[in-house]
Amino acid sequence: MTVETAENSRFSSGMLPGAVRHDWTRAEVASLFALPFPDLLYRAQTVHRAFFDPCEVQVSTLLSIKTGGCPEDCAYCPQSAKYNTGVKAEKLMNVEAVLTEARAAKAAGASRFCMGAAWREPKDRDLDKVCAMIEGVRALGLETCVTLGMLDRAQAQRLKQAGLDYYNHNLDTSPEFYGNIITTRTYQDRLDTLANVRDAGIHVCCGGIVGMGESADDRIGMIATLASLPVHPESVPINMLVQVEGTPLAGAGTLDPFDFVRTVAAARIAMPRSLVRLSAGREEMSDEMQALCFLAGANSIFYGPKLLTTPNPAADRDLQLMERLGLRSME
Ligand code: SAM
Ligand code: DTB
Ligand code: SF4
Repeated sequence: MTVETAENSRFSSGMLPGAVRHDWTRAEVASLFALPFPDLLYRAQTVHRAFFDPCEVQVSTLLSIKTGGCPEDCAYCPQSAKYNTGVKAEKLMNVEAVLTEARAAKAAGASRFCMGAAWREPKDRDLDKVCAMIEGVRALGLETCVTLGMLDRAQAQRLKQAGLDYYNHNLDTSPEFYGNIITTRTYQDRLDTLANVRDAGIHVCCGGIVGMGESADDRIGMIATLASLPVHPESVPINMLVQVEGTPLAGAGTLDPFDFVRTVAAARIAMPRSLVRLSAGREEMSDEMQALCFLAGANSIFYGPKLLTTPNPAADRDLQLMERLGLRSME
């Protein structure tokens, strides 16, 4: 068993229900998914409560700073130029317009502001503007996150210098299923970007999507890969596919909601110290399903009526849900 002393030090006095490990095998992750639902949720709750206050949820707001026209072919994505989805391509927003949105997000109660761009990778002149956005958003007292596609080492270091807190770059699925979803960049490209972000000292936000027609083994493979990274991502978004007309995955078979909840629970157990984000797909989920995800260890959400291009629950529906469940916003 690999024990990471710094990560475990807070829990050295008998609170630790399991060490933070980086050697999760697929068989072990498979055995989590195979647990009866009550046993899986009990384990996820036990881990969650040892590492977090189970009534606290981290609240992030998302903004698309550069929409559509992307050269990549990610089969789930409404922003790929290869599919006719009705998303209008727009240029990179100007800094002041982004800061106006960030102020509104802060006033509405978000603690982190995540900016997404539909790029394969950023150009250097784009990074100048993105760095100015990061500096401005930080100055408002918000945590910053960006997702801009692939990054080399120097680009990651520039973002770190601008004060970036988190970089989002998802593995999306298992290494085996990945080629069915994206052909314009490899799984290894993604792992390289994640290493560049980690080495630059930026917190990593990395997860994937459930409901793309993947098998149970693929969901196991995705969690095992994330949990075997040398350091776990500090934030793990678990997205439920938002099916968008015009993308190849529109009409992908329906997902058993309990398999989504199982994936959240497995992420919680395998990456105990990470924030697990109940990410895209909440607009299509019942309040009861979201509550099950929180019980399974999800403790972060995107808040505000829009994700990047698709709808998210209205702020008042989320505030009501948090109130009904006795959940509080994490400072
Ligand atoms: N272009 C950058 C990239 O791909 O890294 C950043 C933005 S991209 C939209 C960020 C992530 O959003 C994707 O990796 C994917 O996990 C998620 N995503 C995109 N479209 C989605 C959809 N229709 N349903 C669920 N998640 C989606
Ligand atoms: C993540 O894992 N999910 C977010 C964020 N990271 C950038 C994006 C979800 C996008 C859903 C489809 C859309 O709104 O375009
Ligand atoms: Fe482009 Fe990102 Fe969408 Fe892929 S997920 S098509 S890289 S915007």
